[in-house]
Amino acid sequence: MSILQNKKVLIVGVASKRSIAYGIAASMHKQGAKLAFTYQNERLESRVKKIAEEFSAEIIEKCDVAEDSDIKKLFSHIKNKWQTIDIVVHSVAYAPQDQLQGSFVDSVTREGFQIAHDISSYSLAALAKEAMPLMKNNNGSIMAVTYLGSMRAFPNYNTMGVAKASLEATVRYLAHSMGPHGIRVNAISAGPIKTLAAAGISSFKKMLDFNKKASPMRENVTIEQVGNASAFICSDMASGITGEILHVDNGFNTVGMSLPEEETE
Ligand code: NAD
Ligand code: 0WE
Repeated sequence: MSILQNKKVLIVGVASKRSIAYGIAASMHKQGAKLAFTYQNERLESRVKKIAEEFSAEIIEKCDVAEDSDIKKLFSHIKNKWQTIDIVVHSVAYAPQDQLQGSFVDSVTREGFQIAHDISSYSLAALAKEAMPLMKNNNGSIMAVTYLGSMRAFPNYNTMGVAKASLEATVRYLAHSMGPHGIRVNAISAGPIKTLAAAGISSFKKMLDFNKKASPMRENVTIEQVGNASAFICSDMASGITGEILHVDNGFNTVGMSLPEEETE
């Protein structure tokens, strides 16, 4: 059974084969979806084009979500090629490097805070705004990828955590306003995964080890697991679910305390 047969899907946020967006694309492709991809800039163009070919994608466009003109052009291309669209996947986040280290109160700046919120949160609303006319009354679905740092304080995540809280609120307000047009909006809250966005973050290995030890499943999640949950939440199987934050984190967020294996039982 294919749960996304002939659904037309836009994927924003592939940078490499390790990207969470790649896992989402692979799972949705497997479920019968037709894919469109964007790349942030020329530096990523050839890599994303190669990945798009792997999934026989019909549309590949540049889209820097900081640029309204890029977003407008993107949906105008999609309208020309597909007329309508069923699913939009947002898998984008950015804060300047200096925001992701040290104590929050020391590192936060007006500019860093503003950029993080623009690229990581407002961009979801910006994409939803332009997608809306192509999605109306057709069981459309929009999803974003978030992280538990929105609800709990973690070392170094800092301004990004505040931006993720804003992203999750944006999900709820979009769900509220687009629901009457038959469009659902949700987010998947993924556990830590080693992607490009995680490279260069000094405490990341410690995060992976801690999550593995503390989560009920005693494992870190994979982009395949996040991809499969994404395919579900965007499919008609999830038609009763909107405004929801679905955790795909091996249960990490549900735990108060875990004991090492030798002390359990
Ligand atoms: P990634 O580096 O593979 O993907 C991040 C993407 O954001 C890249 O494709 C990059 O090009 C894109 N991007 C950044 N600025 C952009 C801009 N101005 N315009 C267009 N695109 C832009 O890393 P990832 O881990 O797959 O991140 C994807 C999403 O998953 C992000 O929202 C991230 O916060 C979230 N997330 C990641 C983890 C993790 O541990 N890796 C956990 C939970 C949530
Ligand atoms: O959302 C993220 C990371 C997103 C991200 C990554 C970077 C690295 C390069 C946003 N902006 C930038 N800016 C850069 O210059 N995650 C959920 C992964 C992540 O990042 C962390 C984490 C986790 C988990 C940073 C510090 C602590 C934990």
